[in-house]
Amino acid sequence: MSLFHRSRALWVAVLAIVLAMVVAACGDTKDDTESNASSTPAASSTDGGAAANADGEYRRGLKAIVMPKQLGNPYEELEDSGTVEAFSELGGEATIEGPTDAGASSQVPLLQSAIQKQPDAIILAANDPNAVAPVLKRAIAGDIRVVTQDSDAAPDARQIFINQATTEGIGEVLARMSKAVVPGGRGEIAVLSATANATNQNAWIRVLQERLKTPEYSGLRLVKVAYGDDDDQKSFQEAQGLLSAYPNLRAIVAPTTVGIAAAARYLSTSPKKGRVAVTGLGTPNQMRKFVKDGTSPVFALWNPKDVGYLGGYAAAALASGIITGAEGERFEAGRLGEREILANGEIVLGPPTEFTRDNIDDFRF
Ligand code: RAM
Repeated sequence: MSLFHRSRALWVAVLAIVLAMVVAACGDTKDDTESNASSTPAASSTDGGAAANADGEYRRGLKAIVMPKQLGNPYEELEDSGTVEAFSELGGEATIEGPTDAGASSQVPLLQSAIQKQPDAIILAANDPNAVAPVLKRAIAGDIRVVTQDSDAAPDARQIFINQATTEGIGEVLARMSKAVVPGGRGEIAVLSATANATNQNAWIRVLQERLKTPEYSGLRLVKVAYGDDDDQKSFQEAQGLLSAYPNLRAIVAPTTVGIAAAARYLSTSPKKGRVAVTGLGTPNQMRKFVKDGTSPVFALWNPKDVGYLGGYAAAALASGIITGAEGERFEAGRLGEREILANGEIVLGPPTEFTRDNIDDFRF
């Protein structure tokens, strides 16, 4: 190498070091402005592949919008209260904004106006994986962190998804409970779901259907998947419709807290009580009396508040640059301890709990 080339290489090296020092100094300055919620959010996996700062601090003053599938659903209210709790613990604020129905595109206009407010993060339970995707992608492009919880959006339209338990695990529990409530594990069952577009219910039903094809569940026959749209009245009527359309039905399996409560309410005063059982996913507070009166011998759920709390911490960790959403990254999620991002930007809360007459009084939510 000539003298000229050697000294040029030296200059390039010196320049690179100086540049690295300047970048590092800028990073420090940004950390010091932690109470300024409108400062540029930390880098994420979607905006240039900047590295996570695992030892970084949560920024104070973060602002988030948390959007349920619909307002007025007790499950979603619990979940969102967890997100609000997480943000206030971190010295920030999460505001709840949501539609009044769980229709596929009901969240789109609300998300459009949420973007105008330039929050640090949007945390959403998606009513439809694709309807919300374009607007969520615009949010991400505008430096807003996007986390889904409870019900996912298309994976390329969010950075992290908080799954309440594994999809396989929930489908498996639904299959197991269906078999347990049908005498001898043999007979007709029907699903009473939420909306036809719901990402979470559709994924769980798919697993349930797969399980029903295995020898272990060969005694069960799924005769119908009905949709109550997570509307109490519609779910009540659908339950009634299932009972009259299928006289040999032995169980209604409702993978939605709205559907299971409505089906149990209908069956509890019906002459078919005792012959047809209700199972699925419900909140202990709504299902307590139906477990005790035998309408629903067993059902399952996780702690919805913890789902929202974890979603809040994940969104805040993204907005603080502690994580970028990449597999293997870890962060401290307050009272839930250290959590890890799995493949596909997913974080799993934990296994569901099954509730029966024996343990229902230990749970108050
Ligand atoms: C309903 C909603 C929610 C689901 C629960 C189990 O409240 O559809 O998305 O997770 O049921």
